[in-house]
Amino acid sequence: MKKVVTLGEIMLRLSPPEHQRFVQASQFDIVYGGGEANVAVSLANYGMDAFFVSKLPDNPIGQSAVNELRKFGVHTDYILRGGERVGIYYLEHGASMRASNVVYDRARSAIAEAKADEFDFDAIFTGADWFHFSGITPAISLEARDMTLKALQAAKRHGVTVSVDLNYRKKLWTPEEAKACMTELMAYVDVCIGNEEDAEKVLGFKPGETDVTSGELEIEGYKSIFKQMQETFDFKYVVTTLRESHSASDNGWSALIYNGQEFYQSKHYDIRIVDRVGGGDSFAGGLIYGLMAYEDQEKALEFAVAASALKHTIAGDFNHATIDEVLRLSGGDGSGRVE
Ligand code: KDG
Repeated sequence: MKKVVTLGEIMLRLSPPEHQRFVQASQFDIVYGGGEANVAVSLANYGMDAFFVSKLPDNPIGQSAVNELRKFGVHTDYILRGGERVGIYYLEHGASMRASNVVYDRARSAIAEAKADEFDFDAIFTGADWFHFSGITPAISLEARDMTLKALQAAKRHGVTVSVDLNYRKKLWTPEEAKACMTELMAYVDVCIGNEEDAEKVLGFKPGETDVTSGELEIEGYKSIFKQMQETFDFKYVVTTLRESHSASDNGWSALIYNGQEFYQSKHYDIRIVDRVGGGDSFAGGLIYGLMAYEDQEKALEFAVAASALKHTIAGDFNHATIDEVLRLSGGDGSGRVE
């Protein structure tokens, strides 16, 4: 079975029920979520040995987060226990022309305060096939920045394939801070996932001056950015989702991949959104599975975009779509199934 490792923060997500605004709410719906935890859940769903690395307090709230991951088959062996608190994020769901709103309450969480040398990364990456992280983890603290670097160095010592979702979060750091940190980390990355905003804010790439980035020519802008990124960092694949936002509740959804030689744009889906949070993570999970299963960028991308389209119909951060559901939607044959 393939061993996949992700590193990051799992948080308590608290949302007013039934599309209420924060100021109306007298109770919250609880789920758990966090970029890399969401990816681990997707991969466990697809039958992989998915390990989530983090630190959670040794109290019942920390235990609830561990239990939630275990419930969906994620291995929690490398989650350290200790520290003061579980991070929280509050999510007000949007609808129609009203956008959703996120408020973070995650400063001084156990993983943000953890030190790199608390983790035995050589043990963690022994026998591992893939490591995934996102731009969220190094943004949560200086300690987490160092921890991410040490994890990447260990992953490479063990010959592990590395993917990143650039995931720029403006509430966590500035573009200057993101660039200073993430540019160094790209030397360890094989597969880079990021949209136009991520490419610019996190790595400083913009489309060439002659590329139009709105309307039908948006794709030409992406191609220009992808070529620059690939030439600079020698990525094996550069990938993005392509979102046409019609409203907070309706989206067009597809994706683009580049292997340094050829571009491929996926099928297009029109989605009536139930919950968009975790949509990018379900895409990353689907892409990791797809690249391992098929080693073919077209099949991998179709799997990823279908997995992500399905996630938008499921409440909560985690994607609970099965391989068969993804293949039915994408039209894939499942020939390369990995165990
Ligand atoms: O990609 C989804 C994440 O944004 C969500 O799970 C919360 O991890 C989170 C974050 O830091 O925004």
